[in-house]
Amino acid sequence: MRKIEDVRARRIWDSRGRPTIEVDVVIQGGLQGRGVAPAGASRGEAEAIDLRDGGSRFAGYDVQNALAAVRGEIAEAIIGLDAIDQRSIDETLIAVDGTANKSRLGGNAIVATSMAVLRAAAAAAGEPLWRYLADGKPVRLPLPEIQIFGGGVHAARRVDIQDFLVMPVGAETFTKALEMVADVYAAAGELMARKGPLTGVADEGGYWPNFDSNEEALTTLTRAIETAGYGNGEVMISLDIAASQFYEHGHYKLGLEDRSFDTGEWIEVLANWIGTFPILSIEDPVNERDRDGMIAITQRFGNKLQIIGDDYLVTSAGRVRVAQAEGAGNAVLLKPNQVGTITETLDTLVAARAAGWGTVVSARSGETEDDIISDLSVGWNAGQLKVGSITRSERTAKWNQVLRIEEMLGGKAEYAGRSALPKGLR
Ligand code: 2PG
Ligand code: MG
Repeated sequence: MRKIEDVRARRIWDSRGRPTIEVDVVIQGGLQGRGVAPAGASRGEAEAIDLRDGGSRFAGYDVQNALAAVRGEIAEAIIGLDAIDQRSIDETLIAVDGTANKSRLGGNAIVATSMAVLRAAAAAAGEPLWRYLADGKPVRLPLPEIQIFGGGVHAARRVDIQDFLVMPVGAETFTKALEMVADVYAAAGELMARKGPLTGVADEGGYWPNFDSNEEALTTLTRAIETAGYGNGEVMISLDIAASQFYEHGHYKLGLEDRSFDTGEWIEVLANWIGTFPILSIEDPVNERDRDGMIAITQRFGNKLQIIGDDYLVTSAGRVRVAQAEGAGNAVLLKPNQVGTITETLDTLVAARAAGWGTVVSARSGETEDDIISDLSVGWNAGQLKVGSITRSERTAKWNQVLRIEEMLGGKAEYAGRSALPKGLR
C-alpha cells in the first residue's frame, strides 16, 4: 500500500507549441510519478475528449479547465487511495468523470493522472517502469514503425496519405533496426533533394512531402529502401492512410491529384499499391465508420498484410472484440489518451492479443519529451511501437529509451521483428 498524498498539475508545451497538461502524483515516502497528456490531430470520433478551453487565447487550445479538474475533483477523489492499485484508481477516475467519453473532467486530465499514478507505483517498487510492468514475464523489444514522410493533416494536406513509414522486420536487434531506418531516412532525403530543396519536416519529423502524387511518395520510399541497401523484405513499408480525413459524402478525395473514388474504386487503388510496393502494414484504410470496407479489405489482404484499426477502434476493448468477431482488421493501435486510462489501454491490448492480433503502442502527433509509451511497449510485451520519425527530440526520446532498455536487458534482449505481426504473418 502506497497512499497518494498529493496531486499537482501544471501547464507545459507540446511539440506543436500548444499547451498541454502535466500531472505529478506524490505518494507516501515522498516518491512521485509524472504523466503528460499527448494530443492527436487526426482524431477518431469516439475518442476520449481532449478538454480545451476554447476562446481566442492560443487558438482555443489552453487547458485551464483540465488543470482545475486535476487540482480539484481528481485530487480530492484519489488522495488517500493506493497508488499500486492502478485498476481501482482508473475506475475511480472514470466514475468521478461520469461521462462515456471523459468529456466532463477531460480525457487529457484523466490520462495524465493515470500515467502519473503508474509511474509513482513503479518508483515505489524501485524498478524501471518496463520491468515493473513485466513483473517477471518475458519481454521483447518492439518492432518499430518509423515515419519517413509526413502527410495528411500533419503536413497541411500536402499529400493525402498521412504517414509513410518503414518497418525494419529483418533486423536482428533493436539497435540494428534503428540503424537501418536511419539509413533509409538519409537515402530518402538525398532522393528528395535531387528533385528540389528540402522544405523541412512535418508534425512527426518525417520530411515535408514535396511530391506530385501519393504514388510518387511510395515510389520514392521504395527507392530509398533499395538505395540504402535493404532488399529481400528486410525493410518494409507501413502506411497510415487515415482515410477519414479525406472521406466526404461517400467519396475518397485525393486533393493533391484532384481525383475522387467511391469505396469500391478506393479499395482498388489500395490493392494496386499493395501489389506494386513492398507494403506490410496499412492503418485506417477506409473511413472510420466503414465496417464493411474494413471487412472486405481484411478478407482480401488479411493473410499477407497487417491491417490496423486506429480511429476505427479508438483503443476500445469492446470495439476490438466486435471487430475480431466480424473479421475487420487484424491489429490495433494502442493510444492511452484515445481511451483515457492505463487500465483501459491494457484491457484493449489483452483483448487484441487473445485473438492473435498485432498490438502497436503509439504516440500522438502532438507529443512531449515524455517517454512512457516506450516502457509500455516493452513492459506489456506489445511487440510494436509507432512514434513518428527518427528526428525531433519528442520522437527520439522514445526510440532512445528503448535503446536504454535494450542495454538493461543485456544478453536477454530479444527483438520482436516479425514475431510481432498478427498470427498468420509471423
Ligand atoms: C495516427 C496518429 C499518429 P494523431 O493517426 O496514428 O500518427 O496521429 O495523433 O494526429 O491522431
Ligand atoms: Mg492513425
